[in-house]
Amino acid sequence: MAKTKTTAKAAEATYDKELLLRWYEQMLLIRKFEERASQLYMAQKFRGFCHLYIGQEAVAVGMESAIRPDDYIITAYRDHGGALARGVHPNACMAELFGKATGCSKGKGGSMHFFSKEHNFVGGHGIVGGQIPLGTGIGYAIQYKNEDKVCVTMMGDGAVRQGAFHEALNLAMLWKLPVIYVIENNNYAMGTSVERTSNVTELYKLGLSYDMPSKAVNGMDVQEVYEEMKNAVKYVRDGGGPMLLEMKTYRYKGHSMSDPAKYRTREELNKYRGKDPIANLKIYMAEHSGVTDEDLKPIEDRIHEAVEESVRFAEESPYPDPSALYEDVYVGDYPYMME
Ligand SMILES: Cc1ncc(C[n+]2csc(CCOP(=O)(O)OP(=O)(O)O)c2C)c(N)n1
Ligand SMILES: [Mg+2]
Repeated sequence: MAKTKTTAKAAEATYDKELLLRWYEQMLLIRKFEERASQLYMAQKFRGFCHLYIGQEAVAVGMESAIRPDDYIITAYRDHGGALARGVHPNACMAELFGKATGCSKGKGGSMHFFSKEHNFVGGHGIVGGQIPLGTGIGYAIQYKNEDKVCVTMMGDGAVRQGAFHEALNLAMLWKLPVIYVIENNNYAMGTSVERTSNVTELYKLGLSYDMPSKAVNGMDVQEVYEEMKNAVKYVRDGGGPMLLEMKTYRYKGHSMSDPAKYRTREELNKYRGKDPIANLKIYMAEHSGVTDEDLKPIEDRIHEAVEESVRFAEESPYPDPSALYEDVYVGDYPYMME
C-alpha cells in the first residue's frame, strides 16, 4: 500500500515496490492476453465480436487494487481487462473466447459476456448502457441487505447518452446507493467522437446535474486511478451515497476487430502511445524504486507462460454439450421448451 502520501496528487506519492510490480504484472497480463487473442481471432481460431481493452489497462488495474474482492464490478462488452484484473483465471477467459465449456460463462457468453459469480464480476453486457441500471440495482440490493460493499458500474463515453444512465443516476442519488459510476472515456463510441455527440464533453459534469460528487481522472495513470478510486470507495462505503469518476483514457485498437479506425489521425494515436500506462509505470518504477529489467524479466516470462497456457487450455477444452442450451436460462425447464 502507499507508503507516504504527501498530497492527493498521485505523481507525488510513492508506493511499495511490491504494489508497483503487481500493477505492472496485471496490466501486462491484460495487454499480452489481448495481443494473443487478437492474433488468434485473425487466424479464425474463434469468432464473433471481440473488443480489445489495449490502452485502457490502468483503469481496471488501478480500480481493482482500491476495492475489495467482495465488492462488485459490472461493465460493458469491453470486458476482458476488468475480468482479468478481478482475478478471473486467464484459462477461463481464453476458453470463453473460444466458446468452450470451461470458459467463465461456460462458453455461452463469448468475448462480450464474461461473468464470474465467484469473483463478483457481474458481466460483460452487450447492450450499450444496459449494465447501468443493473449496477444501480446491485447497489440497491447491497443497501437493502445492509451489506458493507460497493458496486463499481463501468461504462463507455457512448453509454452516457442513453436515457438509462440518467434515470439510474437520479435514483442512485435519491436513495444514496453505494455505487461508483466509472465512465471510461476513450473518446470514441465506435467511430463517433465525444465532441460529435453533445456539447457536454467533460463527462464528469453529467453527474453534477444530479448533485453527485463527480471528478475527472487521468485514466492512463495507474497511480492516479488508484488514489481517486480509493477516495471514492471510502466516501461511498462510509454511506456518502454514489460517486462518479470519469476516467480519461484511450483505446489503441479499433472499436472491434473489424474496425480499421480511420476516423482518427496517426498523430492522435501517437500522442496517446506516448502516455502508455505500462511504459510509463516502467519508467516510474525505474526512477522511484530502482526497478531494473532483471526485476521485470521473471514477471514477463510468467505472463508469457500464463497466456500460452490459456491458449492450450482453450484449444484442448470441449465445446458445451448441446443440452447446456437449457441450463442457466430463466425458463429452461418449461415443459414446452423440451419438446
Ligand atoms: C443499445 C445499443 N445501441 C447500439 C449498440 C451498438 N454499439 C455497440 S458498441 C457501441 C459504442 C459504444 O461506445 P462506448 O460506450 O464509448 O464504449 P467503448 O466501445 O468505447 O468501450 C455501439 C453504438 C449497442 N450495442 N447497444
Ligand atoms: Mg468509448
